[in-house]
Amino acid sequence: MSHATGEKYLKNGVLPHMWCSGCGVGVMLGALVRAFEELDYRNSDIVVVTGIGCTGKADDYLTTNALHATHGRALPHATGIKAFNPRLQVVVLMGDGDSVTIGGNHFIHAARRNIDVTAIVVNNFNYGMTGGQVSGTTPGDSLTSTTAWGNPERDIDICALAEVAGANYVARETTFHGWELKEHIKEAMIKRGFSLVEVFSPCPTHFGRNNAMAEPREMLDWLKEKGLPRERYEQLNAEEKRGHFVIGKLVDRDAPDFNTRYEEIRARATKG
Ligand SMILES: Cc1ncc(C[n+]2csc(CCOP(=O)(O)OP(=O)(O)O)c2C)c(N)n1
Ligand code: SF4
Repeated sequence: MSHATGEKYLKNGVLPHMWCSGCGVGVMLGALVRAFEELDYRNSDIVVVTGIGCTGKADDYLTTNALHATHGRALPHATGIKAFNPRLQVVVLMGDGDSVTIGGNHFIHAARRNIDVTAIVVNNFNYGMTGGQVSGTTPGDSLTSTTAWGNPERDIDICALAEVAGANYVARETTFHGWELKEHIKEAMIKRGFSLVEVFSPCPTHFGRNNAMAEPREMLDWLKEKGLPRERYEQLNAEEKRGHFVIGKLVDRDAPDFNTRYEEIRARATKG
């Protein structure tokens, strides 16, 4: 049993954090710093790149290298860092709006390039920081501040998108499953190539309040009940599957990553 606290990756004197009571972003950050400690990474080995939003504020608390980018553009910044210095461990923290709504095109191409970064997406099903607006992952039957009577759009399955775009590693957890979340973050960081860990997460202040789950505990219970390991999910019939989702490791493959292919091509070019 690990007793990692991850404390050495957190700045002194910055707690309590800025997130609302019951928000899942801090749970993700706790799992991330524990993962760093268990992997024995030095602060100077790590670069945490963030986008904009509540999730994007996470780098404020870290003593690692960090880059606070623009909304939807964290992945291109991370791509440049990893391409320039492959020895760095590059982690990208984004909300669902950041990663696959405004940033959807960059997400597809980072996975297609198989750039060796770990993307952690805190999916709270809405734009948290700006007031709970609809995002590309808002489920069709839920309400948001900009779709108060219903959402006519369908939601993106971020894990499926990463898989078809070419990611080497894909996992999904919820903030209820903190231990498993930390383990998947470790696997994702060790895996070479593009890795995604999606974290279904409560935003009680907006998504929860708009969908009859204003109490932090209610949204956590909802995630706990709906998330099922693949074996249990596969036993359900089509009707029972509605509203449930698979948690755990979803993709694990070893296609060559961007830097490996780049070096091969460079060696060929310099020889000839
Ligand atoms: C290009 C651009 N468009 C819009 C905004 C305004 N903005 C800031 S945060 C945010 C929503 C963040 O939502 P999400 O990415 O899901 O992260 P969360 O706050 O839920 O963690 C928006 C629209 C911005 N900063 N930049
Ligand atoms: S608005 Fe939502 S996502 Fe942002 S800190 Fe509050 S609970 Fe978390």
